[in-house]
Amino acid sequence: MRIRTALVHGGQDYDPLTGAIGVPIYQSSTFRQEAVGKHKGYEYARTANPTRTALERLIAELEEGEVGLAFSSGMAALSTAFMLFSTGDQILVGEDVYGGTYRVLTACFSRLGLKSSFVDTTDPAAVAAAFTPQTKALLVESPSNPLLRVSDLAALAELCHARGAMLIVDNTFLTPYWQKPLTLGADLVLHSATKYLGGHSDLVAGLAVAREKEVGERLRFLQNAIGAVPGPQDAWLLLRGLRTLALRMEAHEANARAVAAWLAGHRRVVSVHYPGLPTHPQHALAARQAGGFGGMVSFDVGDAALAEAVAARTRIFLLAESLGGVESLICLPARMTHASLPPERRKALGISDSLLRLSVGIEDVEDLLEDLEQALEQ
Ligand code: P1T
Repeated sequence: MRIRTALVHGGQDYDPLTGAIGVPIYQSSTFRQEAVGKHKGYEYARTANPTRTALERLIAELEEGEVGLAFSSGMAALSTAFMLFSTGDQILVGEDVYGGTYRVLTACFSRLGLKSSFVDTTDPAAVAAAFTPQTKALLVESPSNPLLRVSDLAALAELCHARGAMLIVDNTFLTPYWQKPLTLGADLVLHSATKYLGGHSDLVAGLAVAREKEVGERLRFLQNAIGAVPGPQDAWLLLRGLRTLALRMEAHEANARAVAAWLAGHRRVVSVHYPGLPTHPQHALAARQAGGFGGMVSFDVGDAALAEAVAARTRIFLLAESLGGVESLICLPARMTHASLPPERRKALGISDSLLRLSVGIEDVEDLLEDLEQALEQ
């Protein structure tokens, strides 16, 4: 089944009881057993719930992996995955990742003795040099948040496997519609499903897909042991949102391309970060490894006060954290999504106080351009 069809039909056996086209919301925390240990595959909803199972099957199918698992947030998916490792292990992490990922590793897992070290994953030689005998995994966002840097996933997978480590890819920005990291050699894909997969800014959830059953089963054990699972209502909302992922991703991308090109020609814009621009340093790689460039754009206006003013003036681009919903959002990463990075670290990475990030929605692109124009020129 091709992805556009899988998005519509995947993950479900039409309700055996009634034939209902939609997966029912099984709002039940527990399931009656005929005799001790004799049941229909469901015992207790932390372990499994049929609505969640449909979602888990669907995401596994979309990412072309063996085991799909749902979590209560993207951070819950990431944190549960980090529990695959032990005290003394080290994880290499792309240097510009979501601020929450940086925070949980440096402020929480570090206390338990799981070390993390941040590297420029756009440079495979730098990654190779960062490996130690304790390195068990590399975690990459590609494109990264918020600078949209692109890393060569196949090269990184090879590099990891040669050293006995796992490659974990946070595929939130592109989704399996545009990029399937497991087919490029990654071992585990993680998502903030809060974003494009849900698509309507109405839920918080996370997803994980393992390429191999063994890793998937270890993660399934942790999912149940830790218990950071979504309820059936949110699992259903995600199933509902995923049905239109193809249409939404195409619309996000078409608008993002137009917005990025327009920003690149604006007199007040110093730099634009969008992998779809021919001037992007990894444009060719992005075009080769993914089917599209996505809907996220960031740009620098060179002046912190101007950036703050632009963020306050846009009317269609709503000033808010998060991304991937049908509506356009604008944020100031240094003060919002990436505020948990130390200022000197942000500066070294290029996450300046004058950097703005756009989640380009599916509105009429002329309205989006007019909104940016009035905000930049006022
Ligand atoms: O918010 P949550 O569902 O827990 O997902 C965390 C997360 C993980 N990975 C990436 C790449 C993310 O962007 C996020 C969340 N990001 C935002 C809220 C944001 O505005 O960037």
